[in-house]
Amino acid sequence: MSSKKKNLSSFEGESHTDARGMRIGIVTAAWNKEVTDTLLRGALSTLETHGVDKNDILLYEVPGSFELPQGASLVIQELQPDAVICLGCVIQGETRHFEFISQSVADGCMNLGLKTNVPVIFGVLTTENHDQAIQRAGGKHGNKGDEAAFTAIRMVDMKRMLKIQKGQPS
Ligand code: DLZ
Repeated sequence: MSSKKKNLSSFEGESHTDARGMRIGIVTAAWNKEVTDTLLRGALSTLETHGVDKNDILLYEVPGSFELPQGASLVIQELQPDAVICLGCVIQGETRHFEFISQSVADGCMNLGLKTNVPVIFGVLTTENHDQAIQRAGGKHGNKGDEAAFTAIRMVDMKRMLKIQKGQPS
């Protein structure tokens, strides 16, 4: 689906989820740091707006996006968060590195989430150039960090609801 002209951070009507008590890991790639720092700021702001306590946000950095699934796996293993958000920015270069990194990170996040049942959120920009990345990190196409944080909250909320429903005889 094309995201042309779409602000990826608009979640009107869905923003009332109460995230108090949630413990959320965030693993951020240092590669393309001026972009990933902005994604991180967006994610932090969205988590705090929804009630996540600062002390319940577990922040870690990895060298590049390729290391995000491994970083998330370590956070899950050592800290048992409710969800982990992976933030990165992969920009297409002249070689096929882009394809290998993007696909590996996407697969790694998906597989880790399915294996652990801890939501692992893919907050990674995969763009053709630097300008496209900037537009999706606080520019005219919103901030993918916000979107990733809200996705994490919604997934943890879904787990909470399932637990409540399981405890209630139908
Ligand atoms: C090597 C590399 C390249 C070429 N491009 C990016 C990129 O655009 N975004 C990113 O997050 N990381 C990049 N990396 C680094 C890899 O993710 C990884 O850190 C190294 O290949 C070492 O495993």
